[in-house]
Amino acid sequence: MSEIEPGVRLYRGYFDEAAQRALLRELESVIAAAPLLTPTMPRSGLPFSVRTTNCGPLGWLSDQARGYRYEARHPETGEPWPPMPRMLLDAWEKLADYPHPPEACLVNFYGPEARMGPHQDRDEADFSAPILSVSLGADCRFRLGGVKRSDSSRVFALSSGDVLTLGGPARLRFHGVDRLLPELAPKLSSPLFAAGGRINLTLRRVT
Ligand code: MD6
Ligand code: FE
Repeated sequence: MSEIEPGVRLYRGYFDEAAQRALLRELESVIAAAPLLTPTMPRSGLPFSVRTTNCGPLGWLSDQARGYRYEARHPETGEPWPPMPRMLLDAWEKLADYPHPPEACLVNFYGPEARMGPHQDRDEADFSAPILSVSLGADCRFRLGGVKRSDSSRVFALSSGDVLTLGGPARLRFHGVDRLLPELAPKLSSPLFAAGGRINLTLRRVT
């Protein structure tokens, strides 16, 4: 582990290739039960370029009418979100330094052209827990800013199997994904990655 800045911990290759494959099989089941959605922006209604679903008790949703929020059910199937894979709960227990389990795992699926603009994760009621993120698939160029949007930022790559936590003084730092680095796509075969792409999982406390 390296604490690259206060509260920003990067665990390179936390999940080895066998674990990445096992996790991908779990996510194939999650997505089969809770199909990917295209969230839209609260005011403009513009679509995000990532598609999303969730597992765990709560899931993050966004649309023009109702904005960012957490809900217990998939909006199209009406079913509760699938349970969080044990491997993710174990990673949280080991790394989060927090006495309660995560309540939500947001699954972000990036096609080759998808990106994620700079944002803070602040739809949660409690900022004392970190957010733990897991990357699978293609590498990406990740941008980490400060707690103000105007603060300077740095970039580094996130690769398949890496875990990143933002906690403590870094919990509300801006961050985003400039673009995927498809030339570095991994050896993970999955129908989900038929056209390349990347999955990012973020485990959160919500309430
Ligand atoms: C991504 N990650 O890696 C986007 N949020 O695709 C996030 O938005 C993120 O990596 C909170 C904490 C860690 C993260
Ligand atoms: Fe985020």
